[in-house]
Amino acid sequence: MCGIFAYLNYLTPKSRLEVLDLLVTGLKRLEYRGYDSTGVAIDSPDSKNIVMVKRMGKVKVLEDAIQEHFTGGEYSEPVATHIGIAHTRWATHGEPCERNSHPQRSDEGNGFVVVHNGIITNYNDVKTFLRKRGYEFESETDTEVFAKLVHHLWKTHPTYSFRELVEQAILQLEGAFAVAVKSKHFPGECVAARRSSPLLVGIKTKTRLATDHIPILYGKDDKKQTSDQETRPHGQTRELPVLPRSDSTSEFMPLEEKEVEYFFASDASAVIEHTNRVIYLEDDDVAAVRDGTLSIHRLKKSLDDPHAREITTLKMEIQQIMKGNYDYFMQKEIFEQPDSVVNTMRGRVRFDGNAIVLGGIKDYIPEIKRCRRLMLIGCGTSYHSAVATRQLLEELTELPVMVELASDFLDRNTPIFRDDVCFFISQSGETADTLMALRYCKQRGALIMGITNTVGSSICRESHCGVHINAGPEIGVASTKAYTSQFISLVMFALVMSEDRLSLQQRRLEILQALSNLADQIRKVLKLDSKVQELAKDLYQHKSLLIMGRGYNFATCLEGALKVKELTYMHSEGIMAGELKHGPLALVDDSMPVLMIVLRDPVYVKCMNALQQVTSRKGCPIIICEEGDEETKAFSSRSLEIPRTVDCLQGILTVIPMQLLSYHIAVLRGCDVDCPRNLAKSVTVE
Ligand code: G6Q
Ligand code: GLU
Repeated sequence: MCGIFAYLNYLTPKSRLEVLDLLVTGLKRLEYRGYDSTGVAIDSPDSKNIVMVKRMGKVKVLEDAIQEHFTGGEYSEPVATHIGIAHTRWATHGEPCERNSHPQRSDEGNGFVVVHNGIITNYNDVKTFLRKRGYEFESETDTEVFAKLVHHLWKTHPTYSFRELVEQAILQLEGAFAVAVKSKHFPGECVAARRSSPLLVGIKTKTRLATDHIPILYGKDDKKQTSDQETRPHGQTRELPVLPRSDSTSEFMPLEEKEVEYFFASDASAVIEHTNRVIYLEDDDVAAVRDGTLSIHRLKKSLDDPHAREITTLKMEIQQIMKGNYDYFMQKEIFEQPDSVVNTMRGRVRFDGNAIVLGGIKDYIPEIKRCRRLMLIGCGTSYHSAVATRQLLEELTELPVMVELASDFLDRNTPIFRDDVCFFISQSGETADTLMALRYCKQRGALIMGITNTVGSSICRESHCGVHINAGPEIGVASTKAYTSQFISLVMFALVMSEDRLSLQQRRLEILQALSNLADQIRKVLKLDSKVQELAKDLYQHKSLLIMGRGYNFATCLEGALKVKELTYMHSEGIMAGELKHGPLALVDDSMPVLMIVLRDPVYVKCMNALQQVTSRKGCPIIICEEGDEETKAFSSRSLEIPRTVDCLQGILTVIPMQLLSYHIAVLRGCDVDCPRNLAKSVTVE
């Protein structure tokens, strides 16, 4: 949710216009995360002040404003060292407007400016504290207290370094956040920190770095303070309960590079075009750059802290996150599915030997086999992938399988036992509800398995074991290829669990065979695109769409309805066909749009009953049926035929027409396909 991007060039001259260009491009890469307003801060031409531009709406609006604002020739002159910060905001405190956009500032003189992702939960207490000391607030954000608190500490602790000021401020704050801070009192320096919200540092140097690790430091800086600090007024007493700082335990071993550029970003998509060398910050890490040197400090010392943070080399390519020839990322991602499902299986499924190896959980299989039950936990689309595979998991593991929405699971304080295996399914790996549920289960001793698409994400790191779904970056807010890859990952898990069950071998073979044909069958389904577009023309002016099915296809109904709702703002409901006569049938008449999934599987006869119940109420459903099933098709003038596959994988083929349908309706209704209103890609608040 929301995006932070900061850029620091040290002895690598760049004009302010170039810096602004980099900042805006960084924000564009983070757009997919969802946001409502934007802002940047850079140095003024004389480097004595900080200039900010903030706007409501899209990054493009900010870009236009920047072009209008920074017209003077002095903005084209190169500066050797500079730090710029930028932000896309997804409002949690205070309406989306320019005043509430970030950067938020400490004072009228822009002494300290902050970009922040997340929520400061005790902001009211801090606000009261600061108000009593004469601070006046100009926004409704929680973030502003952070900027002002740093300022207050700066006034009261004149000897503190920039990093220490930020650290001390963070120690007073509660909640989940990532921040990047810039200050006119500490030119050329940047301090960034995270607690629960994601943040990474990209490093770009001319030559390869001599080290792959940045040591973790504790305690005071042993470097001299800047002259600016020394001239500041002294003498005020400490007013906040500042926590004691631990002694330094590690040698100060800076990254010795003369010319260097640093990027601070919420995720790797914003830095990959500049560098593939990144450090994922952990909770309570504070990263500070001073005199071109990056150091990483811990807010709190813990016994299991490693001695250093590793510099990771990203494998991602910039093309992977660009739209290519498609109009929208979502469209591209739908059409990528023949490849993404293969990538999920690559190196794991051996079709010749019928063997499946999931490297990330291999060592835990004996423990998993001894467990009492499986719990599948996620939100939105990720939750639907659990609904879609539950039946197969029950069949192949012969274990009870509970499927849970993370938020509801937490609300209920669900009992968890040491012999439970809990799956946390999340494309982003950062969803706050899912992460909270993970921590809840971990505390109670369950085995934690992460199913995520984002390497290095919080869920990845906090799981005992897991499956990386390898679907590639998903940019469209509406999840598509991640769903089918999550689905396949869970199917692969079921296959691994049943490897030594003789009675299940025939079933396993049937599924493996179907998996090997899946990519071609998805290609075939994607050819229905123009037909689906025609159906969208019939539907897009309606107010509602009911989607009905049961058994293995019920999850498609839920997922299809979610896609329609979020992308088109139309009402849509996924209805379990068995429940029709218990209420929803009352909605059916000759004008209510209905879509029904009726495939030749064990619940075919029941689905046909539902179909008849609908048509005898003058309903005219669109039918998704199997290729060549003339008998079923005869019930409607509008149908989509999909290839036949094994029952438990049908859901992958039936969901694709639903993805296409919601996409085309959204385009016809003029909706913002990749960034639906009010939604964000990565939901890092509860
Ligand atoms: C659906 C959305 C959304 C998403 C959840 C969970 O189109 O993308 O429902 O699936 O917000 O997100 P994660 O899978 O990242 O946890
Ligand atoms: N809580 C902050 C605000 O409302 C930051 C929100 C965000 O993550 O963008 O401004």
